[in-house]
Amino acid sequence: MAFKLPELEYDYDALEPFIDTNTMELHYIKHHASYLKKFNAAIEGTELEMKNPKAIFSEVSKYGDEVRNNGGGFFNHALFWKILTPNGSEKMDEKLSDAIVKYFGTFEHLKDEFSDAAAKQFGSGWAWLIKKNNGELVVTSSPNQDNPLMDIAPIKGSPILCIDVWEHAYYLKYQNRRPDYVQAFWNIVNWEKVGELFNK
Ligand code: MN3
Repeated sequence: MAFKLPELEYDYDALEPFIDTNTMELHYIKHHASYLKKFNAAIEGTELEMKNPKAIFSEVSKYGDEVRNNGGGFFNHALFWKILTPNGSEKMDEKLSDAIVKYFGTFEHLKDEFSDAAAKQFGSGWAWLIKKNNGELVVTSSPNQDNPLMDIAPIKGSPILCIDVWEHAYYLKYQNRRPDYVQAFWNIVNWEKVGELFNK
């Protein structure tokens, strides 16, 4: 049972001008599809074919780098597409809004902390907003295609918001200006979706 590329819920040009059409198309068709293909190849004929990605990540240190890197690449991008939407969605779930105030003081503080984590992640990687098992919201980041569901992650939890800070995610439009890309990202966040993930 091979994993499949999730359908995009918007067109390649729908996130303009914040994420350009070329980047979106390459990112989905080339990068995401490539992680998926390699992930499927890595698990083919093994017991991992019968497991969901979260179960695999919870013991990912038992498997090789092919599973860790490509499984992460497959899952992380699928989540990233989901939490983006044209023009953003400002409908903030009340429970999520309360939790943001509880753990960050204000929404602006959350944005600052997350943007800072995204800017400072050295080299390729991701920044995350995660919900820990005790309900606490925490900002974290990870190198490469690691994610906070993996047993090797120093800070673990369920991701509810993420940003890809690999150069392939922004270089065509922003070149080396990663902070500008991160700033633009806030215009296209699907807060409705983030709220759903928070309440799961
Ligand atoms: Mn990417």
